[in-house]
This record gives sequence, C-alpha cells and structure tokens, in this order.
Amino acid sequence: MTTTLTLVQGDITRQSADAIVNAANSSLLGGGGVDGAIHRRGGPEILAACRALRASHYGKGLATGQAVATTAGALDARWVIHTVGPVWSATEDRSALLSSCYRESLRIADELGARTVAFPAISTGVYGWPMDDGARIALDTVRTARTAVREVRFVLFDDAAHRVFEAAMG
Ligand code: AR6
Repeated sequence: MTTTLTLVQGDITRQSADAIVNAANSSLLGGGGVDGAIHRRGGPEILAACRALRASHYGKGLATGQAVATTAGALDARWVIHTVGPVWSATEDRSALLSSCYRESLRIADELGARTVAFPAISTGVYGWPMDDGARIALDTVRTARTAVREVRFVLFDDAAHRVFEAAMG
C-alpha cells in the first residue's frame, strides 16, 4: 500500500481529513497552539471526550510518545488523534519519542480505518523542537511506517515551516 505525503500551509483546524492529529499535552485537557485551536473550533464535545478518557483508562494522563483518539466534534474530520510530543532538550536525545508520536498516531489511524490523516509539526511550537530536525523526524518516520493510511498531510502553520518541510522532503 502506498502512502502519499503532502505538504500544505495553513491552519490544521480548516482541513478536511478522516483524522486530524492534535499536538496535545499529557493532561489531554487543552492548551495553546494547535491544541487550543482544535478545542476552540472543534467545540466542547472534544473536551468532554478527553475528560471521559481521563476518568477511565488515562487517569494519569497520556504518556509522551503515545496517541489516543476522540471524536472530532465540529471539525471536518471523523476523529482527532491526540498525541503528546516531547519537550525539546539540548542535552538529551528525545527524538525516539517524537518519532513515536507519528508512528503511534498512524497505528491508531489504522485501528480506526482512517485513510487520510493531517499532522501538525509536533513539538515545534511551545515544546521548542527545532523545525528542521522536527521535519526530518516527521518525514523519516512516516516514510518508513507500515500503515494503510493513503494520505499523510503535513499542515504547516507558516511559510517558514512549509519551506523547511519542503527542503526536508528532498
Ligand atoms: N494549525 C497548524 N499548525 C499550527 C497551528 C494551527 N492552527 N497552531 C500552531 N501551529 P504547538 P507543541 C504550529 O505549540 O510544540 C500546547 O499548549 C506551530 O507553529 O501547537 O507540540 C499543548 O497543550 C508549531 O510549528 O505544539 C501542549 O502543552 C506546531 O504547530 C504544547 O502546546 C506545534 O506547535 C505542545 O507543544
């Protein structure tokens, strides 16, 4: 099965896809950046689903590098897949955790039967990961993943991020 990789510039909450990936935090209860935008535009159903996850299987929250799905509420998608990226560290190599976010999100997408998945550049905002390294890890991981997802779309917020992903795409 071939997976097509596409790059677009824009706001991920405006995308139409089977699943939209959220760069969440382990609380699953919202935040800034992509997370804030998804909850704002997706509406209260997503937060209600996240609270239900916290009340059931995720009492301690979602671990870094893991992923879990909820409804997409009012977004033009069937699911939001929440994943928790690592905070960038200059002294510790956490790239396996960042790679895990993409791999686990695709694994959840496969479980759901999602065929189109939109990703933000996980960890490259509030969590401080350098964009070029974040792009390399994202693209390498998706290219080598075994998945039935047909289209992986990276949605880059600004022109600079879009250009970095284009360059990393080769
Ligand atoms: N659409 C697409 N990309 C976006 C959007 C958007 N609407 N908004 C921001 N970006 P971030 P992180 C870009 O901070 O680094 C939250 O508070 C942004 O420019 O959303 O993984 C969570 O609750 C950057 O390139 O996620 C966590 O606490 C990329 O998306 C923490 O931030 C990721 O930036 C997670 O930090």
